[in-house]
Amino acid sequence: MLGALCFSADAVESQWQAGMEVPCMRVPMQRLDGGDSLCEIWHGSGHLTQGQSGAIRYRHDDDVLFGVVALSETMFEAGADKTPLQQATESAYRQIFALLDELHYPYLFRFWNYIADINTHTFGLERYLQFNLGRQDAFLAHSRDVVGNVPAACALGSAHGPLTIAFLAGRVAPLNIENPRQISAYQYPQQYGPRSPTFSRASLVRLGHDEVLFISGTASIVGHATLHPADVVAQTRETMNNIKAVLAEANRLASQPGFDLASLYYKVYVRHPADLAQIRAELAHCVGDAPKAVYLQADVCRQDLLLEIEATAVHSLAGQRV
Ligand code: 3EB
Repeated sequence: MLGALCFSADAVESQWQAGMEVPCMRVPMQRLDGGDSLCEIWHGSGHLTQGQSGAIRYRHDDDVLFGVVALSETMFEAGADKTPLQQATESAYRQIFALLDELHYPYLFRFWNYIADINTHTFGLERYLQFNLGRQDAFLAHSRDVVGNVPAACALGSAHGPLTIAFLAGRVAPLNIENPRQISAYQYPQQYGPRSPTFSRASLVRLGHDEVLFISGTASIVGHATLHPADVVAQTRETMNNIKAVLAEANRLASQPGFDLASLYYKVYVRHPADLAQIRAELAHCVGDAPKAVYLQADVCRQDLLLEIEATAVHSLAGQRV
């Protein structure tokens, strides 16, 4: 095991149990489709090494590094010219980039970002936008691209808990994929905040004999605008149209096409638990009878978005002449 992402309503905020060697992200989010908790496990191969660096816990094999960082905003000054959440975000990302430079895993494949009260305004700015400021400043501080060549990601709101970030990085550059139906998030206009979000719509990574597709959190956005406010079925359909468009791009760029809706593993973040049945039915309608999907309650980064869906697929290239 390289690491795990664990979600449960009663997730303990103290992150690390003594002696636990596998980095495990714990986020307080309620699973909506039965069961108390949900754990996403990432596996490595061959010899695994783990360590801790500042607030980061990580584990890696020769090709891939998984890490987790949780930072409480209370460690940062409220009086500074940057808000505590902005400082915590910048600090977490700077620590991640420094670690990856040091251990020589320079390429980021995927970030998972969880932020308490993501839609609340403090210090005159919505907290998601404070997060975007801190994230982009860290990318710039480490001379990383903030347009074009940026990792896949998701950003969701939890009810409480520290800023929590998990990531996968490696030694082979991923291919970053955009969605022709959407303006790239890193080019969203100013009305969505002083700094654009730094993520791509998907990344495609060659890992040994596998090709892994990470589809970022995807929502009912076309161009840069939210479509179908207050219509959860139409938002679900639009979100799936976006995922279909990203899949078509992935198939165009992959060494072996064949990613399809039925082979994806979906994680569906639902703002209002009462919408679960309608979202589930629409997803089944779009994908075919039995989508591989799990459901969590979360806030989404725009107030008018009712859901966000992320997805992952793994392709075996075994038997291919490469
Ligand atoms: C969107 O398309 C919806 O800030 O890292 C999706 C995935 C979204 C990632 C992020 C935000 C992020 O803008 C929100």
